[in-house]
Amino acid sequence: MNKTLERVLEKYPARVYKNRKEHIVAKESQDENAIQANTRTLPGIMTNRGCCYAGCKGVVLGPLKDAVMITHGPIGCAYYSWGTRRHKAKEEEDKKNFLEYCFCTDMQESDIVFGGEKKLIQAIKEAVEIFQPSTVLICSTCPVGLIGDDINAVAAAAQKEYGIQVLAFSCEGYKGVSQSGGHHIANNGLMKYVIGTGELVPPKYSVNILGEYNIGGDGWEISRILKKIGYHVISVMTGDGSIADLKNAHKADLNLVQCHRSINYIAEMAQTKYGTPWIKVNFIGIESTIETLRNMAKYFGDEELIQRTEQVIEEELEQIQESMEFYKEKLIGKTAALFVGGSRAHHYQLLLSDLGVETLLAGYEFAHRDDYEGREVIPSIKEDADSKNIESITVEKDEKHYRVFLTPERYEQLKKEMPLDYYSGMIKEMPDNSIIVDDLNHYETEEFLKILKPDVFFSGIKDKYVAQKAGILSRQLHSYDYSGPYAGFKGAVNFGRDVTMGLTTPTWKYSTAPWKEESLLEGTYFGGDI
Ligand code: CFM
Ligand code: HCA
Repeated sequence: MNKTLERVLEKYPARVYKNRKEHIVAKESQDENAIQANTRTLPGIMTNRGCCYAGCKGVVLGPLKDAVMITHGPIGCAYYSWGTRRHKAKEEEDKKNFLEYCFCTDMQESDIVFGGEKKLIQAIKEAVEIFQPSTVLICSTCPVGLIGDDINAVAAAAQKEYGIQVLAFSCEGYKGVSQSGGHHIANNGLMKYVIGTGELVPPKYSVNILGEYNIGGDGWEISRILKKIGYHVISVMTGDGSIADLKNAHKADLNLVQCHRSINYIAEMAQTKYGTPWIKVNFIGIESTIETLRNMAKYFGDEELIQRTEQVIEEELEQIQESMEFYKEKLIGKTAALFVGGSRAHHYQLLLSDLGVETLLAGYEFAHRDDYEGREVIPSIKEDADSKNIESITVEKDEKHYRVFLTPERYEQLKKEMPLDYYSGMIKEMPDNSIIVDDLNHYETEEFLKILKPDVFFSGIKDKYVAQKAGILSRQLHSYDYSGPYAGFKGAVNFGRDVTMGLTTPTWKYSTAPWKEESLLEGTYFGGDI
């Protein structure tokens, strides 16, 4: 076994060793890259994962600005999933934006004992009377599932009473493995009850962006580029998105999948139901953005669009070249470790490589094996741990809306030329000897940082300060530490600037990494005995 892995794993008791060994690999060759993923966290391990409710309410439904979203549960859950994720949204003329509000039934002990349905009925009434929304979404947290409040029945009754759409999502935090179970519950609901109900007549080159949540304004930068080329973005799922736009998502000519983890099955369902093909895109990184734009133009196969794409690429590059070169000069040769949700740990490696930064370690919190190893492993995944208590829906061809976009021959041809209906996963693109860790925990974070000594650690709020206090720059790839956008051309410059500023700040003079101090190296402060 790779020496670094052995050093980290050897301190574990036998049972933990056996489990974690499957989740941590050092890439050895192009063929051997199997990893264990999407399994429940070992009790007692300090994981960074979030819960099912976070994935449903916080991640997928949260950004939908024209719906009143009521958390049925204690206020802490509602507060945690409100505002912290930085999915930005703009108010549109004559349309409502409820993103600034935190709606919650504020369950108390007595509601847990005697039932919370009455409170939910009252909350919907108040929200409807005060805000007059066209849609109300209800998301339940752990106690609701435990006491058995029937949120579906409450939603159905409210829908009848107020004549608006009221949807219930049973996304209790304990369901599934982590956030990804919640994505599934949210997406299933949107597929069943929202997508496909609109009657838009789509303009030329209409696309949806799936799995783009407009963190720090990423979606705005992506849409800016696409509009400049001549695309029409029907809906974004779900950054700065709306129920109104989602209704027309079935009218697109192509679905673009940015975060495959949170939404790949919706792209598949849209293809089965409406005939809309999908490609994997990546707007993080200059090279990847260019490749994505070229793939899109090739998909449509229109000479004018292809030329316009090249013209926009050239214009955009011209604007950022000088800055990118400046930051690359400062960053070249630096090393990084990345640990983020279910797709960014891969996407950001490409932007880092544009800036000359090498990735030593990367991991996902809750990705599935296909996110690591590529879509081809899906048939060999024996059991999806989410499937125990999370509904998996199937769809059929919608005779009214189904459209054929590509002839079978063209489809097969394009499949050879671009990631049509495919993503290759993170590991294949990483160099040999890179370390890949699933569900990295706090102990492993400390140990790997001590051994690998990356210049920068990209993670989230929970693990940020472990690195920072040890004298390593830490940048948050979830929230961008209140900066952004990082996507597309202009975003790449923001990212280069932020990382350069972080590395060159004089702060580091005042903080010494423990391994640089002999006495601490022997001590217990950093990665002490477990
Ligand atoms: Fe997709 Fe996301 Fe991510 Fe994700 Fe998330 Fe997020 Fe993330 Mo935080 S949907 S998997 S559940 S890209 S909230 S916008 S940053 S962990 S890597
Ligand atoms: C979540 C949301 C989160 C948390 C970020 C973090 C986000 O999982 O509930 O831990 O820093 O992106 O806001 O992933």
